[in-house]
Amino acid sequence: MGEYAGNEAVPDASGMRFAVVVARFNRDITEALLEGAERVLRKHDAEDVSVAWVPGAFEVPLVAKRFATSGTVDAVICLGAVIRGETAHFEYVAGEAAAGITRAALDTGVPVIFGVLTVDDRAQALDRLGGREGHKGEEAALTAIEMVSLLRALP
Ligand code: INI
Repeated sequence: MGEYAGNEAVPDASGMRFAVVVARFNRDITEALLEGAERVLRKHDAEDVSVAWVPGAFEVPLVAKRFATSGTVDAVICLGAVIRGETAHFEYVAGEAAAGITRAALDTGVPVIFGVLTVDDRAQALDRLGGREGHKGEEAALTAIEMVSLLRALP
């Protein structure tokens, strides 16, 4: 028996190492996601942050899995932006990115965080970069910190 929690109330990333995998596609948006994630990781004293750029969201899972199996990071944060209005194969790119990111986490036991925006248009993306819907890059980093903390506490 027991009750387990991460450090949501007081995030502390000291002693934690992170990789951020970020897609170049829709770079203006993904750069803003990355800035938010790095800001939060720095603010909460992350020990180390590696960043890898990939062409698009579809390529994110493979690189995320490489980091997750490397033994050098405690969590991987995946960032991308898939915009429905701009791609006929939205479902494939967004769906495979989500499925691959899930698989990377479950196959490795390392938290792999889904910070890929899947939106109808650019306005919705901007809402998620510090507008009405918060900042998804910052949220992804906070989720990563909480998951590392929780997994350290779990039996
Ligand atoms: N990749 C994205 O990250 N976002 C998109 O909106 C997108 N669109 O519109 O197609 C996109 N496509 C590229 C894809 O991720 C791969 O890089 C490409 O298919 C090569 O595997």
